[in-house]
Amino acid sequence: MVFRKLPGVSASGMGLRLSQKFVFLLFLSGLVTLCFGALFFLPDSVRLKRIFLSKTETQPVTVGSGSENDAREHLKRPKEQGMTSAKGESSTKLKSLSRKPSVSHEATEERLAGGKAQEDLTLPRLKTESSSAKASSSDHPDTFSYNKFKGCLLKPPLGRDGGKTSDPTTNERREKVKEMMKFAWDNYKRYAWGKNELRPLTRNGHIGNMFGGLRGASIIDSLDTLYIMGLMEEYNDAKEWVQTSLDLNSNGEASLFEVNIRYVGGLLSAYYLTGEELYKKKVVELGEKLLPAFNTPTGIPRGVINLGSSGTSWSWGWASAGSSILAEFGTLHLEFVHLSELSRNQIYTEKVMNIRKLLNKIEKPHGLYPNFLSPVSGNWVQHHVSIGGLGDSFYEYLIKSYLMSDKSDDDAKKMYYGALEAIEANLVQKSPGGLTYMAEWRGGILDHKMGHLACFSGGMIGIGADDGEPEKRQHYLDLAAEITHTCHESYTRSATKLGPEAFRFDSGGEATATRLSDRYYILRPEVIESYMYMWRLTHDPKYREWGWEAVQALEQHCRVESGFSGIRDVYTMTASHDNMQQSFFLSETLKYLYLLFSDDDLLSLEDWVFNTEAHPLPIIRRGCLQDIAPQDKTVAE
Ligand code: DMJ
Repeated sequence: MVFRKLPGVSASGMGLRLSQKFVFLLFLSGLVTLCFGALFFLPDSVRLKRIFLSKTETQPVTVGSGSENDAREHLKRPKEQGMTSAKGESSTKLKSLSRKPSVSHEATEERLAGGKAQEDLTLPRLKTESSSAKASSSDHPDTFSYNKFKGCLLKPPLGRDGGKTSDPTTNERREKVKEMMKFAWDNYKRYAWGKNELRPLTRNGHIGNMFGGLRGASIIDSLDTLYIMGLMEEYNDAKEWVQTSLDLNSNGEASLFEVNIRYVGGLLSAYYLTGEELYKKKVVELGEKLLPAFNTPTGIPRGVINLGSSGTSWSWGWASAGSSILAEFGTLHLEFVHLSELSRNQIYTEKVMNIRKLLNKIEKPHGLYPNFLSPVSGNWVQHHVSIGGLGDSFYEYLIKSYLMSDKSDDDAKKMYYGALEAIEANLVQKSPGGLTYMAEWRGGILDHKMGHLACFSGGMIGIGADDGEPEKRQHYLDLAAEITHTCHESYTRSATKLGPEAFRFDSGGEATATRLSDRYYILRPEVIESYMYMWRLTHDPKYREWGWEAVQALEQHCRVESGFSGIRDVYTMTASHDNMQQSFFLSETLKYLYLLFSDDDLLSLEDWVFNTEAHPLPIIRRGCLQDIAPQDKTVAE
């Protein structure tokens, strides 16, 4: 034995001296630690691992360094310095659903219009082991009824004649947008099928690291756009890909926000538009994978989540002091409420209501919501406020939560108008040249910059105008129009007639980018989104004209031989393309353009709200969709 050969070893007693026993014990404990540690490297399926490592939860210590804005567009792998949290306990078992043949537009429309061949499209009862789910599901019917939902719509989703207008010029423009969609799609299909985005110059696919190993972002983002445009062959290809190739068993680190707005939003819309059970099954499966992100001391989710069985989550390495981002954790509400609707599981609604409750309670500087919040302490981490990147869609989801609840979610309403008042008092500015813009706020100091992302706010303020205090309604509509006008100016003041990523109102310039790094355009939708809403709200023909200007500019500067690409400098006519056809171009930019040139009853605002990726979600009418929606809850406890 090895110990006998060590100096000082005798054969007395148990054969070992005290020091030898100590060395032996040390060796033994090292061995045990090694064996236990090795368990972590075993595949999740190994029984031993499940026995020893189930239900672990560790407390977070996150330290991050601040960076800004569109980090989410060009993500780096997050630093593993954040929280580890155990995967949620609930597990879902779904009966396998039979594969259905491809559908034609007419077939689906027949179902939506209440045609005779209506099947009862209901999902087999979801079995979940979560205690919260058990408690809540007993109060509600077991299944979601698609037929009941259909009966609640005030208008057929595609309107009369697919939303075709009576004006020939508008129809030609609409057809042009449809052709652009087909061109973008065909090239994606040819060169990048199954990847996340198309690289149109190099004619290959891009995967990136935003979706944690999930693939086909352009497919999921396109489902509803293809469907409403009547591109049914393309839609059926997309559907078949979801059926055969959308693999949710990925094990990578994903942005919770991006997966939610693109994948969850895209699948939800596809389901509500078509009634195909496949989408419901997939979206509920995906929703479950996102739940562990909420396992933090406050319930505020972290930005990055491992979609595998570990369910570990992190804060972005660039986010101040391990904080979570307002626009990320504040942009879950619409999708999560619908996940509860479809799964009959209250847990999703509980998660987002908890976020709402915290935000409602916490003290806000000047009534404003800063962009960084600690998921550990529940306190703001720094006082940077922006209606553009990092803040934007949080505000959007407040008013849309109210509208989606059929105007019964009073807390969302109160928070939205309160926030808008603070924004007006602190951020809204008028330039010497008379342009209204949203500045950014850094601890009381104004940065006279407006991001392209902030241009969605014209549409947002517009759709909220009618529910403000009676004496303020016209004012809100005017404000919405002024902001949309300013964003249009940022387009017309460039050589390409496309707008820069950010424009400023200082150093003598107005609505123009003064920094080289702000001059790019990556096929973003926000300005066109505001044109679409303002058209629907006012029917002022200028919005359709502005949309047409954008179509022409996209065709001239962004269309390349094999798709559409962003450009690096909107101020020069010698195009330098960025070789990326973003999935939101298919989901948002082209959809909003198509809606702009269609009748208002195509995805009527009386029935639908659009999530921040332009995926339409139905308004939840009381007594119509089963009431497990947030309107039954209050945050004012
Ligand atoms: C989209 O993914 C969403 O609109 C998001 O809210 C912000 N940015 C992009 C498009 O610019």
